[in-house]
Amino acid sequence: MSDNPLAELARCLPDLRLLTEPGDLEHYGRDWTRRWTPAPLAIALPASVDEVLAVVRWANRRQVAIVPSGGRTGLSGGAVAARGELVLALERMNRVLDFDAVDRTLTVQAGITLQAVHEAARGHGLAYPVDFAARGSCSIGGNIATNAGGIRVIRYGNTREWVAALKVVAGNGELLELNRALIKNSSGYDLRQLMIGSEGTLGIVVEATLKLADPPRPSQVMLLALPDMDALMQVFALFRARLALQAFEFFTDRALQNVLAHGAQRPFDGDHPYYVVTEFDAVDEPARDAALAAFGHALEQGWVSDGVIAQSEAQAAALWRLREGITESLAPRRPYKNDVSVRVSLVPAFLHEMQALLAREYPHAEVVWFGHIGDGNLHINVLRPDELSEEAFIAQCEHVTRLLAETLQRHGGSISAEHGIGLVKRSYLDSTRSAAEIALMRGVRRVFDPNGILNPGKLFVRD
Ligand code: 2HG
Ligand code: ZN
Repeated sequence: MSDNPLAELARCLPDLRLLTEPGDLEHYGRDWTRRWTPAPLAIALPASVDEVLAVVRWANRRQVAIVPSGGRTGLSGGAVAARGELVLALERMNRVLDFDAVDRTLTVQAGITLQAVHEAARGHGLAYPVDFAARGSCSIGGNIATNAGGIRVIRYGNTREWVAALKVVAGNGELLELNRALIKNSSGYDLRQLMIGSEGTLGIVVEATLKLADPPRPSQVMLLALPDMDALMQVFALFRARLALQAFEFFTDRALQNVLAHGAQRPFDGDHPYYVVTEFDAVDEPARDAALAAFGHALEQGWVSDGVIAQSEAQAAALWRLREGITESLAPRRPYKNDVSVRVSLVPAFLHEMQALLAREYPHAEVVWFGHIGDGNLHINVLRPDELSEEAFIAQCEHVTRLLAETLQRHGGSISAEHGIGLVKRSYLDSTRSAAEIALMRGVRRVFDPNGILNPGKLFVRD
């Protein structure tokens, strides 16, 4: 056995593309968190399942940690390689492998972008309905690793609902074919579902068979301005009862100001505390009238103060940009992020406590919040005040996150709604999962990955 594990890998797999240039190590070693200094051993870019298998078997032999890597758009540090790991980037495995019109499934390699999946589904007259702003860069493997949610969960659910089968290289070097796209399969543990949301700690997804839906029905996009969160929840109840919602997303005035400063167009005169972008089926005149009537009712009740309905696709896109552009507009300031959820029925009670907590604990920081209110999912982005060092700022945010985690625990909520735990939230996992659950999760990890080579340090505080 050679002393140098990387040299051995290159020798065993002469066709495997390996990168070791400093620029590549930096590029592939980080995700959108930008908190850790990338320091991977090297980057492997396999082109086949066989190569992935061989790399995982080599890593087991040589005790080298692997960080599976998709589009690295994650916000929890799940794809960060800062401790000499081998980054296994699946971007070359980005093809559509099969479409089955009878099963209504699309089989893809894990490195394909979400947008390419959308386009392929559309090309067959169908739709892959999971959607969010990072669609052009994120990969389906990464979506599966975090059970990604996004802007259409209210109608279609999370990634979990749309995965019919998975091909996975487990941490122990076995190739697993999970569920084989069966609709009915009552034959024991559903390892496919266990894999979804496991953040690369059990296996590396190499292929996925995705369920496809009917194309979305013709819709309208409306932007609403609202005076307060209580009114917003009233409007949500009203719209959900009267319209067929495809999305119901909210953001604060601070969020809007940041997106406008980033080049978006102001939707109407005047400032309002809160905004909602909602999209709903509008197949015919009666459906469009129902939407206008619901808006009129909300106006009469004083729940909304202003609103616009997009009159063209370009206008709809401009309204969506106000919501979808938030993350990008804040990114240069490297915000500290929370991504929390409670049951929808508990949103009002949780919100009151959360607002009081944030106002008390962050008297000087700019706090931007927004999110998928119809799913009970709120995103909180805290911006560092100039006078605070990065270190002091993170320490303050971690303290507040602990308080937030306690509040969430009282409301039965989760410290990670859709971004995963990764490195960022591993200290708070115990606020959402019991000690017994965490012990079982760690046990499951040991079964799939006995040598602990897959994404060590992610999800759990101790490996
Ligand atoms: C979104 O909903 C994403 O736009 C990102 O989940 C949220 O940047 C964030 O905090
Ligand atoms: Zn989100």
